[in-house]
Amino acid sequence: MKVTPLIRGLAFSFFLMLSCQMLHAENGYDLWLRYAKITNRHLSEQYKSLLPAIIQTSHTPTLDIAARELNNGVRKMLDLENDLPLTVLSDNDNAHSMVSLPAGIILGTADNKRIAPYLSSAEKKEAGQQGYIIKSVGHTKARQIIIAANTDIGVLYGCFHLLRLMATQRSLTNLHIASTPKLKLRMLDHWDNLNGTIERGYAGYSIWNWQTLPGIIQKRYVDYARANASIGINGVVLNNVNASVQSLTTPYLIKTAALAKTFKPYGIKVYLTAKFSAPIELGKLKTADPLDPAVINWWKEKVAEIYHYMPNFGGFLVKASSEGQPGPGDYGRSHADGANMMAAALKPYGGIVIWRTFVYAKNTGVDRARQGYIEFKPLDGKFDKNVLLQAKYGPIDFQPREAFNPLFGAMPHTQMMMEFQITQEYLGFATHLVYLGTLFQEYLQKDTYQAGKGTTIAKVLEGRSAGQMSDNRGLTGMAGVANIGTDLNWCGHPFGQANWYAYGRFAWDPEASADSIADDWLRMTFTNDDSFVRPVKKMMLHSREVAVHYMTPMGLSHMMQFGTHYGPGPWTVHPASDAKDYFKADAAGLGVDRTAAGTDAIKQYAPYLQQQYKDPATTPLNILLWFHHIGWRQKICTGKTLWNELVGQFYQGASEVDSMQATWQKIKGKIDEDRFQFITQLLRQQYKEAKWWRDGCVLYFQTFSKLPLPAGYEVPDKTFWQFPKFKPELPFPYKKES
Ligand code: BDP
Repeated sequence: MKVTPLIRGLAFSFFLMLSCQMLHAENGYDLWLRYAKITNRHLSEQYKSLLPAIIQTSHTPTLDIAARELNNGVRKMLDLENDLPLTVLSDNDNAHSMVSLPAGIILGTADNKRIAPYLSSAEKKEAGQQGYIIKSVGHTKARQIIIAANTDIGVLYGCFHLLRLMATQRSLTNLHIASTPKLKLRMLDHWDNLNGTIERGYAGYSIWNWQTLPGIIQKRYVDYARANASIGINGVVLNNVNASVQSLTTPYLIKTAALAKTFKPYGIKVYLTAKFSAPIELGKLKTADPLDPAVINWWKEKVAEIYHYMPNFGGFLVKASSEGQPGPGDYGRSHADGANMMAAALKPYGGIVIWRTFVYAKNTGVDRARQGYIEFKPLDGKFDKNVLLQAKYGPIDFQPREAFNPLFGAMPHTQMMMEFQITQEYLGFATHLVYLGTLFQEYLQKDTYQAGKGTTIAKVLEGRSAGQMSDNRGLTGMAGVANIGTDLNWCGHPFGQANWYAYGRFAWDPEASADSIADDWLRMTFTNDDSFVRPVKKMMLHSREVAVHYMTPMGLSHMMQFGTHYGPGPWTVHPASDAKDYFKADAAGLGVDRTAAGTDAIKQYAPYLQQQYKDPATTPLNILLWFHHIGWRQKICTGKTLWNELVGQFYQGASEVDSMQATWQKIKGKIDEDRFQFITQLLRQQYKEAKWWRDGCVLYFQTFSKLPLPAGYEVPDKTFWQFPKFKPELPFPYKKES
């Protein structure tokens, strides 16, 4: 056929129409729940034929939400004009057989007579309290997909799974999926202050509007609950671990109760942080000693009040005797004394205590990496059944890379939770693209060897490692410090959403894969176009390593500016502790000697790992300087001297960010222009800052090594003394001096 200008013109406008429809402006508010129109014609036909209607076995708040979410998602993805027909069965219908039901998707709990015949008792058992089964049943004329669970919330989780299959364009024929969370508590911790600021929050202010609560329930609260439920998060701590007692006062409890009620049908319980000195500050007692009867009674009454307003309250998260926070240590009591006292008050209501192990004292001469273990390990087995200990992944803080926290696996008679930080306090705030899925996976897959080979942290958390928990198992969990704020797109950086998402997926399954989670997230958040997903996923999967390269390579730590933790500051001199104490730079070399000749922190690991860590030659390169002080001219496993390797990694990091920019430019036109441009700017800024890190750190370490840059590297145009070691003025609320 001859292509006339008219045909060409028409084709062009049609194409333009199509692409405008596909690439309409997006602000990121919809997160991974965009439910974009399915572009694959074959699949959309299949979905239409398999999902002509929704059948709900009964009305409950959670099942209603599940049906609504399903309808909303299917309608949007299939671009349907009308809602899907919805049938809610009555009790009388309960006796009929499945075949008489119309084709469609059936939501219900396994005890329903319609559903029961299709599930084996093994399946029901496997689904447990929160899991689900998705199954294709029926015959050719009336095909049905059942989403069943033992509880309503399991059904809702199952609906989100089905929607994910559609959004990532998977076939829905012959489904047989069973999924159950491996951890019971999947917590999102907000470090939000009651004045609206967020400690270490980089996406605006707190989403909790305490002024308008309890009267006003913003749509945002509901969308927040939906997003969390879609990834299985079932507990949220609303306030900062550096707690204000005000959150425990009656007016605030009433406000909190309004949120708890909103989140309940989404399977989410509300928790609060509890300041240990509350009996003094609120109760006007003279002491907060956990063994004092008046104190014990004060907490009992406070807890009774909390449950009066919030019958499904989850419990307390406590930061005690840590970074200046009050705690049992103030009265010569142990963490177990403190935690068990609070746990006793919560027990009658089914509440729990999550007690953090993040403790360290300055100027004691004891390596900070050893302190948590020293304080907690002797308390193994001393905590009550409704107490969990929450430990950060590394023994010091949320650094870009640390050795893993030796407490994991070392307390087999204590319920241990993992604490990850989703907000990027030490990883470039919401300015740097750093996918944390790989970080989560790295720590969860770490083998502690505490009960022999294969005692991974994931298994420890799940309570599945040999010899563990015969006496005390019951609660399992994971916590992530949220990166959510009032920014339109919730997380500041559009890729920050991936970290919230990945966190939820790992909390559900600590053995999940960062790769497939990134794949799902990209498809749901941007597009299913493989020519976008492939390169961008590769960039995501490498991005954390890139940040480690330009910030803290080879196991260095705490080189950020003091207080804000933004940008390089290894040169910071401070009355309490110099930055240098964290990585021990001197004329001889770099790194902390944690072998027996040094702080002996390696003693806290299993014998197999002690053997590995005691020798620089067998210590993994990426944590070499965490465990060893290495001479500048000493050759390391790469065949280079330490100095040359170190400089190489800093430069590599910066040039990798440059490559990330190039990757991103190549996908222009494949997603909406708004998010494309925003991320373009962010990557440009990240590149600038990666060079700031690189130049600052290399010039700083050069003042010790006195060695020239290896050949071939662009020499910074300043000397260290001319290098602007400025602290960029960060506006409120990013400021935190500590
Ligand atoms: C540190 C943060 C500080 C937190 C503390 C914690 O800088 O703001 O209060 O962790 O986890 O990394 O309690």
